[in-house]
Amino acid sequence: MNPEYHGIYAALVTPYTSDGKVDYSELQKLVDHLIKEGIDGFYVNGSTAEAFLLSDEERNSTIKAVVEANAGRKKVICHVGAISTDLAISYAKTAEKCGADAVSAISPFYYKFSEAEIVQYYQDIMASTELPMFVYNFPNFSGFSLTEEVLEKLNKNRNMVGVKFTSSDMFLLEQMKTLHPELVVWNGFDEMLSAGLIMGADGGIGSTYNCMPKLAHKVYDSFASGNMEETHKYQTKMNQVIKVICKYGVFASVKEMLEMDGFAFHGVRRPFAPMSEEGKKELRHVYEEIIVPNR
Ligand code: MN9
Repeated sequence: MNPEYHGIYAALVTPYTSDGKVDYSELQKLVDHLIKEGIDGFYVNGSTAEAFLLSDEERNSTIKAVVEANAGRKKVICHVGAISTDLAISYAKTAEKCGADAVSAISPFYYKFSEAEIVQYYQDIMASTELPMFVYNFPNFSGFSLTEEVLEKLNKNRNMVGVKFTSSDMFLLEQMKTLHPELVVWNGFDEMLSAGLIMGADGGIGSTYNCMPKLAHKVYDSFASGNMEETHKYQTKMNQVIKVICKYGVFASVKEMLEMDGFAFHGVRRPFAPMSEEGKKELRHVYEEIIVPNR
């Protein structure tokens, strides 16, 4: 386990006002709430934040709002990935200026960029700031799967510190950690947190930790203390919730669960669909049956 980066980090959701603007004060309340619930750090402007549905200005203001609310208490990793290198660099510069701890970036997407172009994109972002970089590997969404060869190349850069690994290829996760034990590897699929930890991950970054930080920490802590039975027991409980979350849309569902805790988030941005009445009912059920008793 890495001494600096480990544990359970929430990939923060983006709250909106009733007229669809980003609600920075609800976001700051969420940061505070999660710290009270024992979260170890934050991942800002990731997939979970609907980052690609936010304007440049909103992404920059979100970074500022989170760093400010966190006030140095926990680690803040800012996702700066974009289809354009220049845009990614501009977010990285905002992160550095605001006082974030690290950056992370998905590979450039849509056009099928070559491996050499993708490597150059990361090198350019890393050259633009002093902040450490966590490469975001999410082949399902980006269309590019990080390989041992690409990682080897990027790891020559002194700013390279780790990988956010959102893939179910646990063999690759293990190989990355075994070949580069100095790198931090974050497990990205919350439903496989225990598997990722067993294969060498230092912790997890995920959407569902917004609404069940305590339960996720129970998985992490049971694993850390060597109790595999408990690790599995808590993972299974988490997965009962995640199953429903995935059924009704991850981001809308996570926000719906936080509304049950008293937040006002006003749904997700189009083209994501709003939560259905049926979804609300099923989410309420797992909230009461699993989340509340495991606090
Ligand atoms: O990277 C997250 N992925 C997305 C992490 O946001 C797309 C995960 O936390 C998943 O949302 C979660 C549900 O599949 O594991």
